Amino acid sequence: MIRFPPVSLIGVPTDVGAGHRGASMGPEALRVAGLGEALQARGLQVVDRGNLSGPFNPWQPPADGYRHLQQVVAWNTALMHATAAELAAGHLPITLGGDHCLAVGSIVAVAQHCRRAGRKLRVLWLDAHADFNTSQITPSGNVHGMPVACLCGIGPRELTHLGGDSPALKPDEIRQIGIRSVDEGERRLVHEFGLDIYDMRYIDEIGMKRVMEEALDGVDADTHLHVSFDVDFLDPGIAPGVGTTIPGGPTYREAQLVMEMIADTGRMASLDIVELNPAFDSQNRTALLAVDLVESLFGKSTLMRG
Ligand SMILES: [Mn+2]
Repeated sequence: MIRFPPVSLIGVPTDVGAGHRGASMGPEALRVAGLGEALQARGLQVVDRGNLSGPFNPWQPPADGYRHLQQVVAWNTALMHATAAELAAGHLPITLGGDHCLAVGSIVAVAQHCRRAGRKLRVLWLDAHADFNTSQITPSGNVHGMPVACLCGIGPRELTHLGGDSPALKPDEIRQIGIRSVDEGERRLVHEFGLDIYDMRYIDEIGMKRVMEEALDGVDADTHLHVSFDVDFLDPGIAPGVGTTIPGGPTYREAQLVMEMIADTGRMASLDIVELNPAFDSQNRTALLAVDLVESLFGKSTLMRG
């Protein structure tokens, strides 16, 4: 059995980066679905740090290409500091989003932690979208479509330099899985940066097992594995509780296999759960599914394998 350090839950109740309201209710929905108890039942030590606080969502149109940039920066700054504190204490931080703009704050903290400790970093980005937009190519200006670009050094300076230096992440440190919605300009940019994308076409063609073997290739005892789990990664048939449903996502079993293969590495050291939107959910079923999948990330196997 894999040994995990103590886990810290960090609630970040905001939807300032999203195009629909409601992801701000995600942290509470995950708690109600029993996330903390499920991890405790697996023998993990779990501390719930409660919710970070930050500015409310002013629901304004974009200014200079970005919506709510000042609010996005405030929430990400708070999350970056909270994540850094947990990592410094030797804990495994779990971000309870909130929308996906928050991955800038969590991953900047993780990247700095790895650099200081001289460890390798591998980010697994489970998502329907590449989240590699810029203000030039996105008309909406919603920052939850931009975090990977910001982490790779393109975007507003307040976010690309959130942790001081830039870029926080090298394109070869990230693998994106489940992608099935990429804007035209974004596609060009993703190719230019040489991002490793395992889109649904590729998953259909070679199967999830081989995809995960490729995405995890090179992960070793010296690697910090960060999982950024956007709930819209999942097929909307099983996970309706997200703001941007894109059909044709991984099935329940494919998603379980992804989580189990990540668990098998024993290297996951930080996690984001984002974009869960209770306003679009029914009976909290998407939150319950997310908890089920996170249990697998922490080593609960649905198979008869000890
Ligand atoms: Mn996303």
